[in-house]
Amino acid sequence: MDKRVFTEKFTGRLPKDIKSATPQQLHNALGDTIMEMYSERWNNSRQKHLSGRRAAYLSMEFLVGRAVYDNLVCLGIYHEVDEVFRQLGVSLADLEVIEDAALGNGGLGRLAACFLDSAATLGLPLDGYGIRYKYGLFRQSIVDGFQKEDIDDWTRYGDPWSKRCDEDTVLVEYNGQTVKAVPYDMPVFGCKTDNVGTLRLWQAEPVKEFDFDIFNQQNYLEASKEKIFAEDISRVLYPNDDTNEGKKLRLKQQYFFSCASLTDIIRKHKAVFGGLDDLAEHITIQLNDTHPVISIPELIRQLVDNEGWSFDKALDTAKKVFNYTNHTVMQEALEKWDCSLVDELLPRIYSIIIQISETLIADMYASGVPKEKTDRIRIIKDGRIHMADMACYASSHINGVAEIHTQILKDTVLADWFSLYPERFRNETNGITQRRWLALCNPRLAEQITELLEGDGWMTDLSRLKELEKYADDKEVLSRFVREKNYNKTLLTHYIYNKEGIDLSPDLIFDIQIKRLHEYKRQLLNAFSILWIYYGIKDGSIKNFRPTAFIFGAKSAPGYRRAKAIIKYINEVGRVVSSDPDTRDLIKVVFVQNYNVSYAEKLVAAADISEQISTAGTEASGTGNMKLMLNGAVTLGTYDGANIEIVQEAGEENNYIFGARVEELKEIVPEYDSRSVFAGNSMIRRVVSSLIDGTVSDGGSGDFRELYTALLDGASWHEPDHYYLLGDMRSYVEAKLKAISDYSNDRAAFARKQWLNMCNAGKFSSDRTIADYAENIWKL
Ligand code: 26Q
Repeated sequence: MDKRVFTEKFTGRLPKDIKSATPQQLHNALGDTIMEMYSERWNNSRQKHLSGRRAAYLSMEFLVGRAVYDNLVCLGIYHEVDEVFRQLGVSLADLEVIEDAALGNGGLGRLAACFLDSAATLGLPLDGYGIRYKYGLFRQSIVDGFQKEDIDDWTRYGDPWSKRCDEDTVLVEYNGQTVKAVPYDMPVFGCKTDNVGTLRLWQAEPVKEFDFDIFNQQNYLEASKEKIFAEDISRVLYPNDDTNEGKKLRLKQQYFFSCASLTDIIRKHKAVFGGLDDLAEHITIQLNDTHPVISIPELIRQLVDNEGWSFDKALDTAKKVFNYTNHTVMQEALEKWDCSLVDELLPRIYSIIIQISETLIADMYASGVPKEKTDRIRIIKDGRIHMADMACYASSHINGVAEIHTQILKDTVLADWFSLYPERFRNETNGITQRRWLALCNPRLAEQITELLEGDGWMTDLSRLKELEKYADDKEVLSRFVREKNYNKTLLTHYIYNKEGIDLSPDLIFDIQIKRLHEYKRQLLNAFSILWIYYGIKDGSIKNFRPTAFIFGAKSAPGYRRAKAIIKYINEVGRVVSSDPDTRDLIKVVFVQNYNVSYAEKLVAAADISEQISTAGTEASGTGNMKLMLNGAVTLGTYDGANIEIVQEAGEENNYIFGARVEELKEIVPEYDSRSVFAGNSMIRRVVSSLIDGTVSDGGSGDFRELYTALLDGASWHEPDHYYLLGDMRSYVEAKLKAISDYSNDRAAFARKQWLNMCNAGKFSSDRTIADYAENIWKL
């Protein structure tokens, strides 16, 4: 980068008195400057992507977070820009107040963002397509221990990292409504390459802004109706990431970006290659879960209705173009749409889905598949459209996101499909980008690694970390590693003090659980274990307890009552231990507010212990586990998702694994009786009883009693303790206390474990994941 040119352009966009500029002014000026300086690079990449075979990643969510620092890191200009800022008497740190683009719920959305980063870095022609929500994931505050939601108006002060492209506007038609889809493009800068990817996010706008005829009749609301109804489509991100609510607006969102993206893809293909006959040779589309699966009938619709293709030929092309990634084994999360809803909103799409469904059935009969099996995999069953079945039928490749997850798909969730088309199935273990999740979030550790490796090659080849294993017994290296960890912990304590008003010391062990709030992720088990430790300290059964901070970050879906009750419970446990003088210096419980990507960056850099405690067989992969590992935390976790691969890489002896495994649960569950575990262990009884014995208060809502009943008697839709909290509780507390006493008894030996985790995180770079998709699925 030419620093002089940069400074000139940057200052030209600022007020004369630069020191008086607000962070937002600095941010906009910086964003505009970079966008201008790199626009040619971006244009060249766009052209290049279109000239050959390319891949499109379709996702309802891209959880990109804050762009500014990441872009500077990926462009390799962070230090130069930092210097310019300082010379001008301002600071890059001022931009900490710039809000995240929280256009996703959690893992699935963040994965999409990591994938774009990796593809750009690998020089691959991959572009993302999604929705430009006006409001991202809600902002969370904790009031009196309860979660409160507020809108996330992330573009309030502008959005310098997006470029509106009116010329590529698409019209999207629903039954009785037509809206404009206007693309906003975000650049995705690769690291150490000129390649720049594009994230194209569609915004819904009315075809007609305002109706003067209606206005003149003094019907003011009516005059703006079309605008409001159009803008509703991209107004807000649905905050659920578990249950499949069959809401009409959600379906409209899915069709909105599917239709717009496919129109864009087809238009560009025609512009470059003339016709469409070789479409499948030039484009491959990855469907991020079933959310964009309506793209399948939509592609067929466009080919049949606009291009005059036969249905069979169009379906055949669709089968070549699409690939489907599954991210969940939870039955309740599998998407199904009522036929009547789809027929009402999208009658032509519905008729095509029927045709796909009928073709599938005919195919099955032709190849002698038994009727019972055909009935199980039908796309239309009991009046609903099963999106996962449509995805499996019309995709070339189907993948899970960790070894165990893919195995579970083959064995259970998609077993019928696996038996029909085994060659379609692949595992693609998830990954994370080391640019954001090490270079950006942990510059001190990054610097140490760069020094030891005599270069920053790890930034584009994370397997290089393995070379650092040889320092595992090097006192100097490890003591610096511990120093940097302590530095990160200190930074986090300041941040938490400012944000949450809680005073922590970096001398505490930092035990961290950060992820969406879900019953299956078992934050409640973590809270129980804290209460167990509290009672243990009080009654003397736990001695010499090393002071520990138990830190939680999690958002609950606003309508998920149990998850919200668990947030309140965690905060109540915090209140109990902090109001007792015997324990207040030994146990700190912090539930951070508004956990998001930027908060995660600070937390992962400071963690000692990474809590990954989902019931075996429930977490598809997890990616937070990888972020914490890469930053030198040991995993306290179950044999679930990518945890299994993490300990395969880093050694079981360097982590703390507990609890029933999937195979064991298969045996246990049919006979499991949570009441008998409850009866058989006085500490479990005491801890669980806190829900009803007055130890903690749910503010009179009855929600804690409901949690208690769900654990011991079950709810109408679930057997008792469905996620096996009581069953795993003893081994969990044992493992946790072991981790804490290991840290306390021999900090150096514990640091060695932490170091070895970092050294063995190479596999979990999303660069590895994306290289594999590119080679084996996309054939780029
Ligand atoms: C579906 C229908 C209606 C409304 C919302 C949804 C919906 C939205 C988001 C369903 C699921 C999600 C998100 C799921 C998700 O984040 N899954 C996680 O994906 C990660 C990346 O593969 C894995 O690491 C996690 O294990 C998995 O939980």
